[in-house]
This record gives sequence, structure tokens and C-alpha cells, in this order.
Amino acid sequence: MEYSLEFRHFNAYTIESEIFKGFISHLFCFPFQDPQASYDVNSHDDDPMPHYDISDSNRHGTRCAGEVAATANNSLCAVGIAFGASVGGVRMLDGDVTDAVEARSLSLNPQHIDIYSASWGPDDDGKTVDGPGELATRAFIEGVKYGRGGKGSIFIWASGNGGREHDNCNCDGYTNSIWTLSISSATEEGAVPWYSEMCSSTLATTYSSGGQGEKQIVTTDLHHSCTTSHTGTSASAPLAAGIVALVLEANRNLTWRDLQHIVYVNDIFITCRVVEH
Ligand SMILES: [Ca+2]
Ligand SMILES: [Ca+2]
Ligand SMILES: [Ca+2]
Repeated sequence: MEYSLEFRHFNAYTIESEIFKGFISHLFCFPFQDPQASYDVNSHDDDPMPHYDISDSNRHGTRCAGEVAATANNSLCAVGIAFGASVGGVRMLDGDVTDAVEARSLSLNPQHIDIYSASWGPDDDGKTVDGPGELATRAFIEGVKYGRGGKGSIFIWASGNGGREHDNCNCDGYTNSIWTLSISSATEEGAVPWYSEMCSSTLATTYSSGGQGEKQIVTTDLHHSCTTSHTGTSASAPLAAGIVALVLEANRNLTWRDLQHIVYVNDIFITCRVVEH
């Protein structure tokens, strides 16, 4: 279910993002790791520490968390965009992903958490049309209505990596939802990457990986390390989450709709030059 480019595994959302899947493997890089913003929905405990396996399949959350909030001058890796923000992790993709699991994750502590960043969704196989179930839909609605003191929870969503399969992000009911702020990717040259899905629900793009030889995203990784190869729209959503955190730091009174308006009208993110591919 998570987006992953590196395995070319499109029947299981490839590419990574997430405040989900266990962010916090390296506390030294996240001095503000926030227990109130963290939970393990898969194992029903308070510690979202990723389960290590031979292929490091649970690394996405740690990679995404570093993009958002890795501390400044950490001497190991890149700095997070909102390095002063507190960040938590929700482990939820490392097991059966049910409507209830999604809803639990998306409604975690909505008076404490301002921004939820997600890089997962329906299969990117070019033939799946799916979206949030009844409980997840209710989590979105209650989040934007009552979250953040009534100003509305901010749900940042990766637009998906199914470009090669001609997948269309309008067929992904999570990124296509009006309650999510949908983010796609631009290569280092500002071009549309090979995995990009073009659709009307995408509001903005941020940098991420491109083709062979192009730079990828540098961020924290499992095993107390730093990677230079974080990829796909999963790497773009957390960059947007970090930018939105800075916007909220400047003005905490903005509603969830204000933020979508600011992104759309003022073009605060890096936008893409359209290139035929
Ligand atoms: Ca746990
Ligand atoms: Ca898709
Ligand atoms: Ca959306």
C-alpha cells in the first residue's frame, strides 16, 4: 500500500511518505519527537518504532520524518524544512490496512497534531479506483471540522507514482478528496518525472527524484544513517508538510481552506514546467 519506486512495485503503492509506518527510528535526529503525535496502530501500543526486516521495507516513515523535521546541525544528514517542529510517527501500514486502521491514524489527537502527511493509497496499477471507506471519510470530515481548535486538520497527501502504468490520481479517492492537500513531484530540472500521475486534484508540486542520473532526496534513514535516495511523490508530500508547518508558524489562525487557497493562488511551492513524456 505504500508508494515505492525502488521496487517498481506498483500494485502496492510504492514510494514512501508518511507520518505513517513508523517515523521515529533515530531520536537523535528528532529532538522534538512527540509522543502525543505518535502511535502504533498495528500493534496497539505507544511506540511506532519501525519493525526492521532484511529489505528495510519499513524505512519510509523515518525518511519522510527527516525531510520535515530533522534537527539543524545534526552532523549526520540533511536538515528538515521545519526543523523546529515537533514530529511524531504513526505505524499503520505494517499490517492489515483496514478502514478502521486508516481512520484511527487520520484522527490521532487532532487537537494536538496540526498536519498529517501521508504517502499511501490505492494501488498505482492503472486500473484501481478506490478511496476512503466510511470510517476514514468520517475521520477526514471530523478532522477538518473540529481539528486544530476548529481551524481544521491539514492532511497532506502524495499524489501517487503510477505514471508508467498511466494511473490517474483522480481515481485515488484519498488524494482526490477535497479534505487533502495533494502534492506531486518535480525533478531537479523542474520537469515532470516519469512516475508522475497527472490529474486535476493535484494542487502543487515539490522536488523529488527524476530519471537515472538525477538527484534524489537526502534524508534520515534506518540504521542510524543518511540516505541520498529517497524517491517519488512520497518524498514530495513531507516537503510540503514542512513548508505548511512554516506557514502555520507564521500564522496559526489559517484554516484548512485558507491553506489550500494560499497554496493554489500564491503558488508557494515549486511548480512544475510541463514537459511532454
Ligand atoms: Ca510498537
Ligand atoms: Ca495512483
Ligand atoms: Ca486532495
